[in-house]
Amino acid sequence: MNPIIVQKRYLIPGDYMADPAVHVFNGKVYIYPSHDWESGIPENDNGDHFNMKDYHVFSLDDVMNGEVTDHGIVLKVEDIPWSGRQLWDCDVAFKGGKYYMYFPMKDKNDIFRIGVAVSDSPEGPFVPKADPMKGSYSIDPAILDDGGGHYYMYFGGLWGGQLQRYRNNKALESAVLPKGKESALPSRVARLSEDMMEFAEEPRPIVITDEEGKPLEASDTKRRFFEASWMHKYNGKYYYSYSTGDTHLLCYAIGDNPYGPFKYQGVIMTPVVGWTTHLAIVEFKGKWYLFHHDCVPSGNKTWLRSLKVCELTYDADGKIQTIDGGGEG
Ligand code: FUB
Repeated sequence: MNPIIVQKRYLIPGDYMADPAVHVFNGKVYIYPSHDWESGIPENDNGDHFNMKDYHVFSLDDVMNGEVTDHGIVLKVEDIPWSGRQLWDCDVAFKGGKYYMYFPMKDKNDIFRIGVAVSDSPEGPFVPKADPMKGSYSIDPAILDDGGGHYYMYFGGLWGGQLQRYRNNKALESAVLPKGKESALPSRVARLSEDMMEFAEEPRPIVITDEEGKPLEASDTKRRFFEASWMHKYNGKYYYSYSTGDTHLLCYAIGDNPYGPFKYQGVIMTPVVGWTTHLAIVEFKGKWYLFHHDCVPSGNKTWLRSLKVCELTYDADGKIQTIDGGGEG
């Protein structure tokens, strides 16, 4: 299917924001992005140039036209007791009157861990816990509130996201990326504990399969997971979406439960201008939206990304219509 060209909106033209996590709280749309800035660190495969040091929160009432409110800085590196560097893609969940922000950051040994910070308001500020979550690793936490008090965290990212340094939730002596016909490295999912502070179970691999139910292979770089997990539900099905990283696609796969397996379905968005691509999918006032980012405003400086949004549509069978990202494939 040819990608469709749709109207897109830059949400925060005055600053560089990326990696949107988006939720509807108290009847408003809240955006929790990464905050890019020019830190002067040269670009490399470890992603050292993504040297973010704080988070802002934004809200709006009308996605395509409404005014965007900046609630200011809600958490910063120097306030986090275990901090090393690099606040990457976060997410926020609501439970029992509190808002829980989950954020990846490198600790003092330059290892990505996932931390939790708590607020009484979706607008922050968020107060970080003293230590990262036990057994957490890698990047890009995304939370599914599955109802009934069940919350799941999806996480992981290759290359600079360090996922290749782990197998079966244990650190390896040295990183190993699967090759060729080996199964692709999976992202992870874990149910969260009642108090939202820890994993309630050992993280499990997210298996994405082809049409025949075979796990995608490592060499299948246009379909396999790389980073940027997101989960939403549509017509009772679980839509797991992600970026393919070095092939720059936003893809999705569908399953019957939060753990999967998930059958690969197709491309949500073709490449944007920039290296990374990232998404959040949210329903608001009866319409579905795709939040993402690109590097057009910065003149394709890959570490200075700008937040965008457009409408997302499904066909009668629940298939997402592929959107043109505007970059080169
Ligand atoms: O922003 C740093 C990293 O870039 C994110 O964690 C990835 O998902 C990619 O967007």
